[in-house]
Amino acid sequence: MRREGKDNLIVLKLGGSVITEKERDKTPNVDSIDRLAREIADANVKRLMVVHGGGSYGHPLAKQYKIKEGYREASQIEGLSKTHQAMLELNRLVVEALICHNIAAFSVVPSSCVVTKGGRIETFYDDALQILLTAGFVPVLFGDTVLDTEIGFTILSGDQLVAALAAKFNAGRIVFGVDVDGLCTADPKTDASAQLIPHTTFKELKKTLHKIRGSDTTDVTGGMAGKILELTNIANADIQVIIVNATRDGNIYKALRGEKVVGTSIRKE
Ligand code: IP8
Repeated sequence: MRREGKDNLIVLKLGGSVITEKERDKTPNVDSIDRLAREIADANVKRLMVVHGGGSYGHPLAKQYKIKEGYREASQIEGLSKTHQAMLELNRLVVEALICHNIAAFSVVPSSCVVTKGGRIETFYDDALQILLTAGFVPVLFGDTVLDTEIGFTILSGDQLVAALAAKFNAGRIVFGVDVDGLCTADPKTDASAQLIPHTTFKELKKTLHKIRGSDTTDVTGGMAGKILELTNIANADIQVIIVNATRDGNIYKALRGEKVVGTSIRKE
């Protein structure tokens, strides 16, 4: 099977806080989803994979049933089904919006191709993804409930998936669309003195990881800190990472096109 060329694959993560109303359970931000689909279509990227987060679809249920912690009691089984189903519903909205904008989006369900061990990806059946990419489709994956050989089941974050996909398919760029302007010196939502870090390296990130806090209490996968932790796992790969505010019109378009955009750019060195 042919591996994709380095410079032309982009892995785009759409944060759950951008595509859903995070304060209202199972509520999509339809305007945002539609605008992002239009920006992705306008950017006309040759090889693209999209991964979206859970937002108010996945996180409240995952938290309620303690899905990330693995099997503890029988009542969690119902929660596993509900959480997975909620993610399928959100995925359908994202895929439909992309198709409306004439993108050959194709849903790929992570729990059907990934098995984890203690929360980390152990097996990844990627044949279908390879074929979809080669045929010119835009695979659309998402943070999901997955089966785990050690703890029974868990939550696979979209961020872990993004890092794994970028490494596996030799991506040239990862674009994270989040609801803040990028990586900051403090949490910009609570600290007015927070300043945007426009450029950094994976090496620098490793040093400052302990200072970056998780985004909020509902997010079971760690918010910005979770993202950075996943990125440090691919620090040796020659991938450019851009974190931009996807709630602002045009940012995802610019980041996909490789144009100048307000955000944080992370490189190997
Ligand atoms: O929002 C988590 O994905 P993330 C997905 O990318 C679930 O961390 C099911 C909570």
